[in-house]
Amino acid sequence: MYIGKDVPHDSALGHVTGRSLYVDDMPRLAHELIVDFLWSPHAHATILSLDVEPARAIEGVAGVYTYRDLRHNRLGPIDQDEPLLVEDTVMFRGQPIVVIAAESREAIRAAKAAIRIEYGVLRPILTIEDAIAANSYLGESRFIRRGDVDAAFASADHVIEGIFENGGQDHFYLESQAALATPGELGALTVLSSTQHPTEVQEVIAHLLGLDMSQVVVQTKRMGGGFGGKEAQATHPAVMVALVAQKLGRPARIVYDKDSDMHVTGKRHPFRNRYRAGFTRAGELVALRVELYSDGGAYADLSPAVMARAMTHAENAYFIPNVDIRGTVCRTNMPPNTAFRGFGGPQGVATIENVLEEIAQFLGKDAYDIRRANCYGDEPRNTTPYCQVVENNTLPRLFTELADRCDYRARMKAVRAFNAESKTQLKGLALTAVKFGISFNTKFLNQASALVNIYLDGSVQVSTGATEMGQGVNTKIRQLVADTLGVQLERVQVMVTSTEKSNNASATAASSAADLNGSAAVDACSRLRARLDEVLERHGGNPSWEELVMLAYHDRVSLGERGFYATPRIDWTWLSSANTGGYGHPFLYFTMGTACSEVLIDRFTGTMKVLRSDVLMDIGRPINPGVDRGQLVGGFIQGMGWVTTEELRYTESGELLSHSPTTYKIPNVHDVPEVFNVDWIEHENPVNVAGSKAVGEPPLLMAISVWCAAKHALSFVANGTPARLRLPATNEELLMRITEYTKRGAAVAG
Ligand code: MTE
Ligand code: LUZ
Ligand code: MOS
Repeated sequence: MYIGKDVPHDSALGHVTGRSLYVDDMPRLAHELIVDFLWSPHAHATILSLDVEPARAIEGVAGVYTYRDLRHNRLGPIDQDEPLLVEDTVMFRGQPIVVIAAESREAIRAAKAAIRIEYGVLRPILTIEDAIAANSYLGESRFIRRGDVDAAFASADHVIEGIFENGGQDHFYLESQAALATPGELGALTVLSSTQHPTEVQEVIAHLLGLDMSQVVVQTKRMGGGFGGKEAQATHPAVMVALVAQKLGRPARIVYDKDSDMHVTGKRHPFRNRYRAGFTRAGELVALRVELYSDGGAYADLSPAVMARAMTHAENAYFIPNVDIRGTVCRTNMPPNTAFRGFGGPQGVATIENVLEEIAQFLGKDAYDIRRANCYGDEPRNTTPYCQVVENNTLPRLFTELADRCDYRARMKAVRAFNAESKTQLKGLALTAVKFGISFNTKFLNQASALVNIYLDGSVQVSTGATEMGQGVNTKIRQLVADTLGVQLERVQVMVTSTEKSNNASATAASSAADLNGSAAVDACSRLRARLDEVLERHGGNPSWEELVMLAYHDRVSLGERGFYATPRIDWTWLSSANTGGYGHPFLYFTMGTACSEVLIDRFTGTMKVLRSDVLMDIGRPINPGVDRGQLVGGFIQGMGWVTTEELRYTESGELLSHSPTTYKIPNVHDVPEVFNVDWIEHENPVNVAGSKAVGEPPLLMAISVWCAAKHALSFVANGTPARLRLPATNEELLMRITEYTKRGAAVAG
């Protein structure tokens, strides 16, 4: 049996020896062209005139294309509202206008310089506040409502309110967006794409180039990281190379350089949320009103689905009887913001964790006790605001066990003593929770297929729609296939993801690739195994796997099978009645966790260090504990980046200033907590393949404990009022808050 074992990641050897192949590593093909594009330097402008002729005349330039060269010019994963190439109005800085194909980089550079564009610069909308002032939205507001919030506020002992802002985040995958297109016969195209969503790339290429989907094959061997950034936005580079291959009948490749990638692609959605919370003297929440506003950027992309996830995570791990959640996506002149690990979940969860931290500070109570008291429990304290019952709830256990394990009480006492003593430093400690819904919140996306072929020598190939981006989905599928068939792991190959073998696949996203594709593979393997068992019964004896396969072949029994899986039980609707709003059972189950972090802040520089983090999760029974540990550790550190150092800075005209590793600070090895304990509880998940749970995104949200610890530290200088803090809590942000509170304290004292 391989399930539950630390089988090495199937790319491990390739990664450490540098032999793993990415799009840019594929050997250069005969007659291959380099592709690049000219993008708008303005966030909002009309194109007064465009002259590409001088570029066409440059030696080494093979093709120059505008939107007029496309059959259709609209794409987008939900609403097809985004032009691939600008027609008459630029809507964001970085928006592609002209595609260039050339023999050399020099020719590309010369072509870019030769293109003449006159812009009529317009006033851009660059922030959520500007968008609200201008009534600029993408779609209508949506609601999730339960109970009577106003009555509950009126009878609550206390009410607090405020605005909570959290910033965007760049995906910072190590492999930039990339694609390679090769023309085939009679208009057919094969495209290698660094994408989480080969089917969408196939569909968009077919639509924009006027082909049938059956004429386009998209393949993905692996990505050097995706993190959501290649769920919807890998389409753009892929269509560009497909267009060149179609027009010129030559292979064409594009690989964004890092700076361009950061300039032109969308990021995690920044949010600006208004909250109002009513609670009892004891700290029990009775009412919550949250108005969530996200910056969707210039086009819809995945913003409505991201907002839906933010809304279904705005109560997080806590039972709140009266709730009024409103979600509104703002339309700005920023690159369309998109999926990013957590998919709105982090933005919703951080908002309520902030509220709980403030309630504790307001009441002068320990925040752990407040959280523990409000945590989902038994009936009737187990229904979410959208009416899904929280089943197999391990949250109370996770709270208690982690507090014990990390010695929370004693350390809280020590932190208080330290802060009373130290004139130069501040410490903070926070223990937060996460309840993350697993399933795409778009019902029809929760399906997958798998193709399993057994060959004459007994070796096995499995193909699914899942794409490998480092998260280990291929390794898990390999383990599931080997165990279900009863064959040695070494005999099972997971094949390149291809639309030719797995049609109409969903994106590898929502943490559910192993759940969906693994279940489909098990479905196929169970049927193959049943047929082999019949062969075994007919022939008797004790044949080896290889002999059994041969017996089946000679008996003319099919040795190939296609499996399918559609997630059961889930259902979800946006009721049109504004009184109820989102309603149903959107998630098959929840992945849960708690995390406790302790930080040390220099009072004079704002410099923050994470001294210790303890993470305890319920991730079911892992298919591969080593791979899952990697997800927990990596996700947490990526989340730490979001809540501490990763700050996107723009000029007043919307130019991104932090567009490279020199100005955009992701965590490195020195930022890892000095003490870092990561673990999970024994708890089988009865509703998912092999008793496992999805782990891809949830650990990122565990890092919200670091931000809450910083907020806790600030409370020691905030003189009894809840300390306000932006997210990310950069050193600058911390220093400004400390300075503000210390001054205010001095003024009060004076
Ligand atoms: N892990 C690595 N190493 N690289 C990635 O790009 N993406 C994350 C997560 N873990 C990512 C990762 C995101 S955003 C998702 S949705 C899941 O992996 C997707 O894979 P899964 O469904 O197989 O968990
Ligand atoms: N919903 C979701 C989605 O919960 N997660 C996703 O990644 C996603 N992607 C597309 C559409 N809905
Ligand atoms: Mo992950 S944000 O669902 O690709």
